[in-house]
Amino acid sequence: MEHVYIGLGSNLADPAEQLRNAVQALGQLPDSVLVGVSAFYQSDSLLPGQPRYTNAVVALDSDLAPLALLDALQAIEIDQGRERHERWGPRTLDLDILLFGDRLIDEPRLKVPHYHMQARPFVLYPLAELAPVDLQLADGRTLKALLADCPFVGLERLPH
Ligand code: PH2
Ligand code: MG
Ligand code: MG
Repeated sequence: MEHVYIGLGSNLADPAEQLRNAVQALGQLPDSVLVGVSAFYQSDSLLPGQPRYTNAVVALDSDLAPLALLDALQAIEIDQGRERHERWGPRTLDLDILLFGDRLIDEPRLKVPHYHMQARPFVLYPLAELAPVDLQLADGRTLKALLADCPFVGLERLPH
């Protein structure tokens, strides 16, 4: 089993409800056990002019291969009405594999650790609720060090 962290995001069609439905679906993935769900956090979109996002992180223990997990996550996104028009466009649901154990994956469809996660507060703060602070990311930096460089600015932690 690998310990996997998945980032969840939504900024359309009742984002908190999208995330709750996604957590339910993630709990039903084959060969996998859902072991943690962070609080939900709201923040402005990185791209101006889009609705605010709600984000969270889920921890999963899984026997699925990385690309099989990616297929399953994309099926959940589509099931919840995801339409891909433009890169970084608004979306009902975005499920990103952040970390897959300590594996480095560099495939056309999947890069892990997830691009840019190391500087995004809406990824790092929910991740820190579930992961040990001495967790090391690919470049050897710890989660604790990344948090120190990533102020808790513009994030609103929502009650469960
Ligand atoms: N995702 C994006 C672009 N901007 N902003 C926030 N706050 N949260 C996101 O998940 C997000 C974003 C595209 O991946
Ligand atoms: Mg994303
Ligand atoms: Mg994505």
